[in-house]
Amino acid sequence: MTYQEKKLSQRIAEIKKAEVVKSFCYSCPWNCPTEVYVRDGKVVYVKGNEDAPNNIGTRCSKGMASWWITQDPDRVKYPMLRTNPKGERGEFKRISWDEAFDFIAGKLKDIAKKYGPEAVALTCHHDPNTQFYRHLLSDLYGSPNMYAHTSGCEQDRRSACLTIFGHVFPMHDFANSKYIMLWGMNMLGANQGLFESRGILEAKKNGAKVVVIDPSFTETAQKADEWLPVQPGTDGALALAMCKVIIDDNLYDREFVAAHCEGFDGFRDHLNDKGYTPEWAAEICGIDADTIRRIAREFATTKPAISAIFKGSGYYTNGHDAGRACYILDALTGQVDGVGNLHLKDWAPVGNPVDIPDDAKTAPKKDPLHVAMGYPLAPDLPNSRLPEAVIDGKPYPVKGLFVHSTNPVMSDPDRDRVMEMFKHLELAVACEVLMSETALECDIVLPETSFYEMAEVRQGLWLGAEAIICQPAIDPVGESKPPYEIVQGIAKKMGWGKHFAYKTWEDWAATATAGLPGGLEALKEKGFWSAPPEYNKVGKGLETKTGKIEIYSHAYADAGHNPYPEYVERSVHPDDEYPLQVTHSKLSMHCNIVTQNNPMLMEICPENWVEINSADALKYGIRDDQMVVIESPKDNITIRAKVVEGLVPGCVSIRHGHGFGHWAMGSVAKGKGAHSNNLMEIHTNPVTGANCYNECKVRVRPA
Ligand SMILES: Nc1nc2c(c(=O)[nH]1)N[C@H]1C(S)=C(S)[C@@H](COP(=O)(O)OP(=O)(O)OC[C@H]3O[C@@H](n4cnc5c(=O)[nH]c(N)nc54)[C@H](O)[C@@H]3O)O[C@H]1N2
Ligand SMILES: Nc1nc2c(c(=O)[nH]1)N[C@H]1C(S)=C(S)[C@@H](COP(=O)(O)OP(=O)(O)OC[C@H]3O[C@@H](n4cnc5c(=O)[nH]c(N)nc54)[C@H](O)[C@@H]3O)O[C@H]1N2
Ligand code: SF4
Ligand SMILES: [Mo]
Repeated sequence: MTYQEKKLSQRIAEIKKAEVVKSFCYSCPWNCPTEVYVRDGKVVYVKGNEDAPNNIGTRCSKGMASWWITQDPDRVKYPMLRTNPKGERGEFKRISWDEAFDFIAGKLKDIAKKYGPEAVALTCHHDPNTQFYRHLLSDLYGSPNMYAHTSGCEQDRRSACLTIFGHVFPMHDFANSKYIMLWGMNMLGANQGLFESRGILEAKKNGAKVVVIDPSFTETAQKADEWLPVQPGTDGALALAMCKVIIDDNLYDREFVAAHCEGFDGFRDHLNDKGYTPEWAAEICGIDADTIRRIAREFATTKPAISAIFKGSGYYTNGHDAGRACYILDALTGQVDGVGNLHLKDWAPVGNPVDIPDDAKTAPKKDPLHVAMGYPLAPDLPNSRLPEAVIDGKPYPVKGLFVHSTNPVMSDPDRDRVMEMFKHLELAVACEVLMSETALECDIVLPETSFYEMAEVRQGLWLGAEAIICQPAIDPVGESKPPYEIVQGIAKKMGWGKHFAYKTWEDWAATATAGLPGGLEALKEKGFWSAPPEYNKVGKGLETKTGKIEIYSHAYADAGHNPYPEYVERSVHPDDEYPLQVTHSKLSMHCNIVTQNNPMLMEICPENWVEINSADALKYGIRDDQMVVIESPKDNITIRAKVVEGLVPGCVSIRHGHGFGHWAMGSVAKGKGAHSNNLMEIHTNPVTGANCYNECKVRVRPA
């Protein structure tokens, strides 16, 4: 084979004299398949897997820089046990893994005896390998409280897609679309899967129209054909008025609606009864009635089309119905799961890594917390209510908490309350790569391997069914262990070792991939398995109560909520004392609170900032680049201001990430930027349990 005939990965491997390991990236939740180049036990380069449809060889800046985690001197290297009382800044001593497993097993047994196993909960972010913890703490121990972090993320969207389409995580076939309406979804800033970001640009090249509805002139709005600067928390009004225009003008897809949608007639009456006209909506959302009519008509008459949401319409106490209304636009126009539409993706046949027999399982005796708290429709734990369970024992006591790859002290609203919560836990375990602010509040910190040092098999986030594999490319840093070995160690101490009997990671990975064509060997070789996307599942029985697209939501009706989306004002409004509305958005060069100890990314983007409209800047005496104090009724922060034209007046947009001495022990991140989550009081969406980060009013002045 000549040099030119070789694949790019082979050529790079030769130049770098490196081995190539097929793996995936874990610097954001979209897990692009990757190639990791390893020489002498060190990661020397990473790129996207050129064969994978997700990213066809590319990675984003966060992914390119992510190898730093393998060399970061601030990594937690040993199990650490707290030596001082909770509530004080954590002090820790190094212990052995055997001591760590003994400590945790002992506490788990105590808590089960005193309060029952449901008093232990787990929260995680990207749920890397979290299924091992679930098998241990749920199947065997008997807690129903195995959760992720979705209430801090896209809970409103997830609830909307579950109740309307019976699907937990639809993808977007942007590349094939002709009309793309993005409700606060900043695909070119906070990228969600590189194929989707690329899809927007491909669609534009092919003549599609892109409309961005967002109070901010985001990176995506800057590339769009039209930006609708909506007032915060009012998407529901705008989307409902668009629905009414489409129905009144007979632009809806009669055949599709009759065959596949539940409750169309009732919805039409509901819109009429409530008077959701464009004129009514214009007063609320700040977009004039003619524009609302025009966009609604364009959307309904250009096909294929997508109305897509992520978190922009959420983060408010009315976010659940805003999301539902945005998705009903897809349903009315028959634009669901066809080419160029919102895509109800299939899942790959990936099984559990271990098989716990039924007779070994402990059935939970209590409802899971979200149900007991009164949020039966919440797809995940309403985590802003967790402190209530821990501190006040409501709805029942929680005394043990595993935080796996999540940093609630930094990420949840009302930091004071979250920190208070940790004082009341009898067992708080952090499974971490760095000594995070949350780890500092815990009893014990377990050093985990990074994604360069461990294995995982999981679902890929691409249009078609996809399985992806993470393979250890280098040895663990320090004494860090992968989750499957940590769980194995705790399980042995609990007397459940036989259920985690694997000797190597390949043993459990072979079990998980037994149903996958080609099995584990093919997956290791190629890095992923994927099937072409299958379209048009509508009509074949969706996972809703009726099997149809539920414009009338039976889930909502059964839970005692209005089955049709309505517009109710959000909870917090600016006033004379606090005249500005907070909105949040991500930083394109960082991911949440994950990447701020990476010197390469910090060189490009060393701090977060607040954006303020030029008219407001003039009013409050703020100059561009100046440090300002943002005060809410609860707290204040000092942060750099960027004066911009592209933001709805009356708002400030705080870029999320950085701040609060973060990382507590991370030398690069420490002291950079500002952390805004303590500005907020706790507001929880009444239906979905989502954290409402934008229910917050502030005033601003030069520092
Ligand atoms: N570079 C980068 N990429 C990321 C992340 C990251 O931190 N950085 N994080 C990852 C994660 S965990 C997630 S969940 C996704 C998030 O992906 P997105 O949801 O696309 O990202 P955000 O920046 O949070 O976008 C929220 C947008 O909503 C707008 N907004 C605020 N209020 C309203 C409103 O009332 N109505 C409307 N229509 N818009 C509003 C904000 O101005 C902002 O532009 O990104 C993922 N990818
Ligand atoms: N103000 C405000 N708050 C927000 C948001 C916002 O836009 N504004 N965004 C919200 C959103 S969308 C989300 S998704 C949440 C995210 O909030 P979290 O659930 O807290 O998740 P991350 O910020 O991704 O950080 C998780 C932690 O994982 C650790 N970590 C990284 N890699 C690994 C690993 O391989 N193994 C282990 N064990 N740990 C690892 C990091 O050190 C970090 O401490 O924050 C939410 N909070
Ligand atoms: S988009 Fe996310 S998963 Fe993909 S390379 Fe970037 S950080 Fe990694
Ligand atoms: Mo998120």
